[in-house]
Amino acid sequence: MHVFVGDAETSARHHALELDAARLIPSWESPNRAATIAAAITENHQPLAGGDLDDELLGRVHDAGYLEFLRTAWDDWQQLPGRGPAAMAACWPARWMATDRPPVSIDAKLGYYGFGADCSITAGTWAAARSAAALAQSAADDVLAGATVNFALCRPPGHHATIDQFGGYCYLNNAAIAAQRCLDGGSGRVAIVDVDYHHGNGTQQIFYERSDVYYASIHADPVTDFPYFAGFADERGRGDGVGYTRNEPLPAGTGFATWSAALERCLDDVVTLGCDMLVMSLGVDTFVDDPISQFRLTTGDFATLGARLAAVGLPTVIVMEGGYDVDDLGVNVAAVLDTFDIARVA
Ligand code: OKP
Ligand code: ZN
Repeated sequence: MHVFVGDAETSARHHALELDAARLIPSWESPNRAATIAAAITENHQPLAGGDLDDELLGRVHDAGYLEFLRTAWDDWQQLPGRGPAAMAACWPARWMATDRPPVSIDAKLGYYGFGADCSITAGTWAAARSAAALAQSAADDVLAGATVNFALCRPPGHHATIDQFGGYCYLNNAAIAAQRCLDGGSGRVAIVDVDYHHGNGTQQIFYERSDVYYASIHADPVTDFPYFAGFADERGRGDGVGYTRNEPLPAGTGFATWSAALERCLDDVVTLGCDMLVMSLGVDTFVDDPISQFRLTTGDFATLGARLAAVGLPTVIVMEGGYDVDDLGVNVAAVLDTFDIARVA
């Protein structure tokens, strides 16, 4: 396994403000998340840096206007009289409003190109998001070149980022970028299996009408949990994509027995649908002690997950998503990676 770790400074310069239960707080998605994971995984692995992000690849996953917005948002925000410390929306277009009219002011752009107030843009956001995406790209390139499995320590995470909206701590969809890279490099069909506690609405949307990427997610029921408006079991794809999306919403309190049964249904599809590469969106916010989530997986369960993924036997790119119990984050990620390594060698 090769582990791709970005420049720590670049990642650390992104720390957004988050509106949490009507309080503006430093985001749970904090810089020390990457630091603690890096410390844990570089005990056993020599870290590799990412290459330069391919803007053409980025443009195949995200909307050009959205990318231009991300690039310029912080500078635009600086022009705003009375601005606060992070660029954050306060108004989103409602259902009947004129969303076909391109937004001009930074306030309008923030509402148009975003979908949640858990997420804001700071001075380092664009550079950090690009650096994270570059890790996913490089991890995919290296698997295309023959590596069996790689890990990209992406921060900020990506699976909530849609074609043209940021939200849920996500700006660029790292898993989608890895998957698209795999397709461009010769894969016939990529499976993205998303085990983060939250539904990856962005990844689902990007590939929803396509059959070259299968997207499966195991997550907290959107009736009770973010992102609330996607991730229901009856979302199965549209057009060419019918049957290439699977959602496994599970109730708060779910433990590994129920969770792993859902994983088996996803992995059955991966085989049945003839996927030849696997991208895992790895969130460990399913951990029993996660401060913002309600599943009950243990460190031992994460080890079991790693071995199970290895048994799938496909070239695999593991992309970091969520996980907010910083004290156990490194150990939980290492549990997945280390057992994957051992199982794949055996
Ligand atoms: C990102 B990823 C906490 C609100 C949390 C957003 C959750 C984003 C999770 N008060 N809202 O999927 O781990
Ligand atoms: Zn999550």
